Amino acid sequence: MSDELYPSGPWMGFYNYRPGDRHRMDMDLTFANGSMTGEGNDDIGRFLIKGRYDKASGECYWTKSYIGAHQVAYRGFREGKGIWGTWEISLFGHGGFRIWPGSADEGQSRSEPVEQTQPVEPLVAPVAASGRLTPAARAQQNIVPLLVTLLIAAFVIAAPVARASSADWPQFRGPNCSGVALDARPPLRISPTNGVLWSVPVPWSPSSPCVSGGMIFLTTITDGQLQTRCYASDRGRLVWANSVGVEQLELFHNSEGSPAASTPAAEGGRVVSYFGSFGLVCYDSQGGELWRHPLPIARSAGSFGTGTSPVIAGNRVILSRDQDQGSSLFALDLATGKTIWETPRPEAHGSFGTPILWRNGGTDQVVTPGSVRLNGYDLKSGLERWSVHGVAGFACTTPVTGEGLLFFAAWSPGKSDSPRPSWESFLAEYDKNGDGEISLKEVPAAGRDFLRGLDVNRDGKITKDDYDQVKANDAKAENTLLAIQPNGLGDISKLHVAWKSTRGLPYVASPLLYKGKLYLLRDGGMLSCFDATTGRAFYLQERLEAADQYYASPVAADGRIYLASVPGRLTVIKAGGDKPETLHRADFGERVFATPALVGTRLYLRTKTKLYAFGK
Ligand SMILES: [Ca+2]
Ligand SMILES: [Ca+2]
Repeated sequence: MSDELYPSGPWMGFYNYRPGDRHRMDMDLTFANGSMTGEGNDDIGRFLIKGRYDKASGECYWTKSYIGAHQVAYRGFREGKGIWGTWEISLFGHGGFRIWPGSADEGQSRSEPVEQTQPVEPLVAPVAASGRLTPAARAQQNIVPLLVTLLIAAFVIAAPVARASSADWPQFRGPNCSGVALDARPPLRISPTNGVLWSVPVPWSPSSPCVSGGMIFLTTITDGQLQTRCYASDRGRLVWANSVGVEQLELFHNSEGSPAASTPAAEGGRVVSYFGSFGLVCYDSQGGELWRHPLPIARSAGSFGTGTSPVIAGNRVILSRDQDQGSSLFALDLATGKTIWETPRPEAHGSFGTPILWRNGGTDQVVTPGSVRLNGYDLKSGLERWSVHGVAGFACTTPVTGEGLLFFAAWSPGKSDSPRPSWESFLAEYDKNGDGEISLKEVPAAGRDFLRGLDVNRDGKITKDDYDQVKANDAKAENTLLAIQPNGLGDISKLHVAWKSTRGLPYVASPLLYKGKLYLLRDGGMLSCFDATTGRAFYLQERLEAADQYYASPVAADGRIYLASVPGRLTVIKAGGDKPETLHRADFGERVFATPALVGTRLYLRTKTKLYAFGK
């Protein structure tokens, strides 16, 4: 039986991997009871289709298997005349697509993609591949019904530990990493040519600007030097730039990572920068070095490169330094750089998120994501107070707090919506010399940075042991959004979860809590909004016109939310409502990884080549 929205029979369309290009696909598809199957042809060759569709949500996902060659994962939404979405060849690349039934009007169908396609910037050109493990952002979650449990936190009123001055954006994502500037009134209609107070060229790195005492601080790498820079906020003058030298840089992903990916933290005339290859260094506002705290070179998960940023809590600097081995959380004295406490995290094998502070049941706590766990530690002593198990295999996001709860949302690959191939088929793909192992030399150069993430013991080759370890970690993980109640001790996975959801989960962009509502930004430009207290969804996976990847986290002020995508498209929406209402859009025409900073009447945005100041 054929369905109006999912008619079985001929379908056509195209995929692209660079904005504007199109590669035609012709398919014969069968839709029945939630499964889709079929076959087709495109410019690469003949393929088989196998997947699922969900009539209620419109979500579809399928695998396109080129016969005798690689597979491509497709995720899409049924909308208008067809299905649009993104494709991904695991570890190697991704792009956009649109398909429609052959029965749709030919003339309209042919013209439709031109206006409606939202191509996603590729990481690299697609190459035949299989296997997964990449913290680089990518799309798509599973089709699981929204699960909401209502439990109202009793007896407890929790408040954020610290609120920085509204004139500052002191660290990654501003006050307590929240992304919220309560009193700021940044401009709305900004673009590369509108509202620019000043802009200056800045050497590329993905770290975000922070703002303290009228100075803007950021990190970068230039000529191999790991640099902290200070700009005056009035006109963007470079006040100072200080470097630390290292003998060797940490391993990092060349297109998505950087040895200068951590955002500095600044407060009271001090700025602290962290580099995974070096450790921490603290300068005064004139650039005088106050102390340094060297650390062994970081061994980041998947050799992706460091992602975490330091934060300042009163007179302490907190750093969550998760690595593939030897992870720890520690507090340094902000005045001297000396260690106050260091707590090993033996169960953490690599996360990229930054810790936050949570005033929980009368104590100040540090909450940090890890692998398959989220932990809370006493800020004074560093002792672990509680843990939540069964979250994402590793986290790129940072939690947020408010409304008496703590919210954590993370997604990582390897679950049902993003399964890894079997070891046998993975081996068949890459093991050119047939010795039962995959040497990184057997992998095309473009894919080495991604595939290296599977070499768990870092011996330069991927064996079944490596692969089994990755899969074992996947098996323990659950991709979820959790609202956690305070006052828990020990394992609070069951008793202190106020509500949870599996929809709309972000990969890199952290959740945003603003005016009682929790926002999630999933790759593909899908925005969801929940009532923070009850978990009720105001909207789920509403598509922005910028249907892109998002590394920058959402930020909010003055009733608006600013969303900046990897290809550099900015969307400003009105907070609240039953749908995201777009107030403004702009295209910066170059990559944006950094989270914008909102201070007073200003918005600072770092793009691939520039630092912009917008506003008065
Ligand atoms: Ca081999
Ligand atoms: Ca290995």
